[in-house]
Amino acid sequence: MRVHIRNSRAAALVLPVVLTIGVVGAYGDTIYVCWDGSGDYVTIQEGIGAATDGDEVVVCDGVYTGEGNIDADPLFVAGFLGDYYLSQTAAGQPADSPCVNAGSDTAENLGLDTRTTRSDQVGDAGIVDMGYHYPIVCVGDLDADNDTDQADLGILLGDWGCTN
Ligand SMILES: [Ca+2]
Ligand SMILES: [Ca+2]
Repeated sequence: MRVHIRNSRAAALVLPVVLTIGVVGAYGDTIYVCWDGSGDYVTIQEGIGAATDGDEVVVCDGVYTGEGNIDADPLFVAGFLGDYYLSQTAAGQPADSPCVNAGSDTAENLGLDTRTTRSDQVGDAGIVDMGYHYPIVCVGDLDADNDTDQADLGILLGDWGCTN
């Protein structure tokens, strides 16, 4: 399932985007999560749980507490495909994000073990991490056919010694 989550301030373009976790085609419904009850749900977890593929979850400004919410800096770090990977010591960052292993089921049960929140491209394992799960990128896949093999090595060797 791919769900686009954004902060409501981003929609109003009043302030810079502060919580854009992922971007997908917006063909689904828009689900509003507002801590004060003015939206469809009061917890982010409920909003994500109600979303289906292509839905957009808009998170209203505010402080979210209670089960299913974390009120802490997610410690985003940049990676191959964006700026919203989670800081993780296993990936070489100095600290673990509070979103690591903070989900409500296993990554495998949710089908997210083939995607990643880590900047080093290791798939999510164990309890699912909160946040956007990027596709795993094979950086050596020079012909972009989704595997790294002899064809990619041939491309590399054919370009060996090239300088700009
Ligand atoms: Ca995990
Ligand atoms: Ca390849």
